[in-house]
Amino acid sequence: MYDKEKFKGVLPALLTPFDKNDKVNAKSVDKLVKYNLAKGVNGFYVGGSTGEGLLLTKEERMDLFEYAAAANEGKSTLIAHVGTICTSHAIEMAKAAERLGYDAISAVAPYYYGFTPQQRKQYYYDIASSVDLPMIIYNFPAANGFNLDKGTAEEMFAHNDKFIGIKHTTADLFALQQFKTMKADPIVYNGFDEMFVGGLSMGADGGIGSTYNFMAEKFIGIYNAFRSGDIAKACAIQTEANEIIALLIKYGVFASEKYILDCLGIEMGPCRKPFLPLSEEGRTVLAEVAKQFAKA
Ligand code: MN9
Repeated sequence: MYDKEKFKGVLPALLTPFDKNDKVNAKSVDKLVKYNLAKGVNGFYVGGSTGEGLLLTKEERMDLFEYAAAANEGKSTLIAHVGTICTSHAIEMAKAAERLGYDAISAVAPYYYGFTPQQRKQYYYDIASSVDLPMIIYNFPAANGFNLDKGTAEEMFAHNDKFIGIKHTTADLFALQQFKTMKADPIVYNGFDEMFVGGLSMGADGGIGSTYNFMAEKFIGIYNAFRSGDIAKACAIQTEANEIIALLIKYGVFASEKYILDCLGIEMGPCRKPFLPLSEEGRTVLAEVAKQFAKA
């Protein structure tokens, strides 16, 4: 029913730039989207963990959806992350994404209260049935304590053919491979950039990642090398990327990525509190890293 091909490949988990007044910076969203389109990314995942989606009000997240869609001009696949703890808020954001022409919605499982499996499933069914867009489940157990397994995924995909994919943000590549054996044949995304080759080897159809925001060329390189059977090349590029990712993890992933983009000419601002600003040491080290990437 849905064209799954357009969901494959390399999709940055779009960072959200803030201006000096802590407002979403529409101009920088435009620049960041265009910078990545020029590199040849297949789409964007908007308002997720990387985009500090859970630190935005729902109005801000819907504004962000609008800015990203305007910048994209229909050129690539757009996935709106509408997940939050409250079902009705998620539905409101899903409807906004549909109005704005998004290709799919995605959601983390509801968190904090330790919802029962039945409550979690109902949350997904309620969101999915509120719009005509397909749904990509965001499986991120470290963030919400819910680890999607193949049996549950099968049940959810059988319930409703709007479920088309899983964004798999765990190091468990066996689980990723098991999803690919489901009858529904979901699109499965690799979620940890530092294991992209691993994810592709176990069947991932592509990746959604935060580090793609400034080094998409590396992940497009890995993807193309892997698809053409040049595994040695894919691994070599992964090693280069991981040298940088180790630094991002050391200094704080999102703040580091934003600072590198600042150095490349896109004003990203800091992350929202309670994230803390990048350290002086981090700035010095990451300004050096930025020199290997094209200016925006
Ligand atoms: O969206 C990102 N996941 C999270 C994907 O931040 C939770 C990844 O791109 C990581 O930031 C990255 C660094 O660990 O792999």
